[in-house]
Amino acid sequence: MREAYPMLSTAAVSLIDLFADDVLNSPYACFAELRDAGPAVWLERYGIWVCARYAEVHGSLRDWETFSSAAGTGIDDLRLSDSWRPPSLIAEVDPPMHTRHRAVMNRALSAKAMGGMREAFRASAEALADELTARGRIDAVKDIAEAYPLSVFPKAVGLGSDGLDHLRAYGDMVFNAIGPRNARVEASMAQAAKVVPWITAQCARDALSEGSIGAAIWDSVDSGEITADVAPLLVRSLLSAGLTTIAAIGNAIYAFATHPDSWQALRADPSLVRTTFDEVLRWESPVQMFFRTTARAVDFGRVLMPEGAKVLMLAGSANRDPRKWEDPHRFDIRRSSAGHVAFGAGIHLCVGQMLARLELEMILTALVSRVRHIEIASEPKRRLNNTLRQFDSLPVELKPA
Ligand code: 8QM
Repeated sequence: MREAYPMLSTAAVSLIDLFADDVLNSPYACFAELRDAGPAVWLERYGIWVCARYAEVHGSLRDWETFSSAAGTGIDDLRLSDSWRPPSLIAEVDPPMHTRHRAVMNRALSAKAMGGMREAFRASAEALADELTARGRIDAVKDIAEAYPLSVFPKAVGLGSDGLDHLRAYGDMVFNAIGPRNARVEASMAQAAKVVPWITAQCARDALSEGSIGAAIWDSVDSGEITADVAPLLVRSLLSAGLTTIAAIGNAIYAFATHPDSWQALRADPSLVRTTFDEVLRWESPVQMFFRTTARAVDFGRVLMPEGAKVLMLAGSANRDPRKWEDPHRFDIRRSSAGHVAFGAGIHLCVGQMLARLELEMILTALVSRVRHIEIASEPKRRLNNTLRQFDSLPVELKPA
């Protein structure tokens, strides 16, 4: 029988501040506390729910009708307050609009489109790896994690070579803004007046080179699939989320520098490179979280959420949940990391993941044939962001093979 007080939720309440510096630096003990507290936990400090277990994160992401994206992927309800930018027309909409825009993005980022970029991505990776192995002592963030994506991604999207620093600054803003309006948001928004207009200008049709991913999105205007006001915002999504590979590559180098046996396994069998990326993403997820909003009351079994509630989907915790993963804190390239939620799940599953996979495959393949050992040379520094897990500097010594 139903309880006498149907909205009496017996949900756990937590005072944890997921956006405090010390938590962002070392989040995993807090994640465990939240997972153990229940299937959904009320975060008193921000007035939001959090799902920290794998089952609820994965299950909720696959139920877009209950866990809507139309109120935004950030902590604020887009329908109630003005956002710092027009909402994303792919990440922050539900079907049927999502379905139409997703089809355009799917085609622009298809396996066929990626195939056409493969050799250019390989050549850039090999040239960079040659240069870096000759130098030996490098910063794996600046010299690999930033340098490689910036050498291939903007051109693939169709951008010119000027002003590319703005891309990293914009990514900082987008991912800080998913979280609460704290000093981190303030600091990254300080550059908005010059960065945002630059980003907007790059999304125009005549700014994008022929044959590029951006141009492919604009081609869908000619075919009548989308209108001319939608195209620039879909291009903007590439520029918003595309450089999360900087975090991913930095995290990958860190994983191999701290797990030399894994690097040796890759050297012995470079075909492991592709599946290895999933373990890197599971172990240190670049995008740690984003939000959904309940489109109706939700009953997680004695945890009752009303309609219109913001729910933080803590992917970084789901990917370390011992209920799902054996020995979850161990980085192990031999395990099956399939099912991780670092790319999300369900209809919004990362549309650019093949591009990310191509970057990781090419840079790791180029390095694995040239580098015998990656050694941490001095203390890495994190680049704290409300929702991205990443390094700011990672000084390493590349020992040539
Ligand atoms: C991250 O602008 C966008 O379309 C967009 C921004 C951020 C993401 C994805 C898409 C939260 C996963």
